[in-house]
Amino acid sequence: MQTIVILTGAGISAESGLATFRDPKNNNKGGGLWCNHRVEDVATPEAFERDPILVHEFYNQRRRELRDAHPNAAHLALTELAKNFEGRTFLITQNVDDLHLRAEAGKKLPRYKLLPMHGELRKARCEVTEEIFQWEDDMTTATPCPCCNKPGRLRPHIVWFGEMPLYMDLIERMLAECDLFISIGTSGNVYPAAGFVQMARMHGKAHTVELNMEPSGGSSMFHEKVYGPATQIVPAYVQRILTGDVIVD
Ligand code: BV8
Repeated sequence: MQTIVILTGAGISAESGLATFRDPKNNNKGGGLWCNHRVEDVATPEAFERDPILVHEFYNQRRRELRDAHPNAAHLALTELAKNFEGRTFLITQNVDDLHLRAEAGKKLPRYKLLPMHGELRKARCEVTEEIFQWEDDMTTATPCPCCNKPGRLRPHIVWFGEMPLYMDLIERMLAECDLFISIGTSGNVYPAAGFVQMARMHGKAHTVELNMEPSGGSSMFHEKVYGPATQIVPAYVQRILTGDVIVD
């Protein structure tokens, strides 16, 4: 059975109005800086320990922004691929927004799995029981967790820098098995995601493709590269796969 593995980053959600991390013009909303803090300093367990109010606000603001964001043509093209491709499609996203999830809404996708490897903005986790909850509103140090009903135990269900990403065993297996690896909208700065293209090439026989606005840090590792806005180049590439112009074997 043919297998396609797709990795997405902040660039696929940029045209939905969500800030990327390293885009200089987003300096006030990400772009590597947030309220004059380096993202790596705000998105860590140490930062949460040191200043939980600042870190909660960082995620509250991004959770609020999510209400006005909607899946774009690139998200929708990937669910079309999952629906019509006769093999398996694994969609690994570094993004914590739920735009891939919302793009799937109501579709029957039996050979598809979404793996949000860095967690999810609309989920919270109790630091004592590890229980995970759907979470739409703001969260503060005073918010009681639904399981213990005590404040100060709730954190965003997000993988911070220095924490182990989720689904890594399955991801490593799929990278070794996949026939086609497509990286979309990521600068290739953050590991282990930035190393997935090497893993797909080293362990497997995958044809590797980079779809991005501009060459990423790992662009030399890709067999094929297409540059431009995701809402244009992703639907076009999906079309090429579904019409047999890209052989997945
Ligand atoms: C771990 C959740 C191990 C939080 C995130 C030194 C060297 C190598 C590695 C390290 C190192 N020091 C530390 C590390 C490890 C560290 C790391 O990689 N650091 C980096 C900074 C060097 N990694 C970790 O800590 C990871 N964990 O290693 O654990 C371990 C082992 C044992 C035991 C315990 C642990 C965990 C990393 C996860 C961090 N959490 N997200 C949050 O979101 O707030 S990372 C976060 O940043 C995102 O999830 C994403 O992964 C990353 C942002 O990257 P991109 O998505 O690529 O976004 P970016 O803005 O950079 O790029 C956007 C791209 O889109 C651009 O190329 C742009 O051109 C393009 N684009 C823009 N618009 C469009 C477009 N493309 C198309 N169309 C458009 N319209």
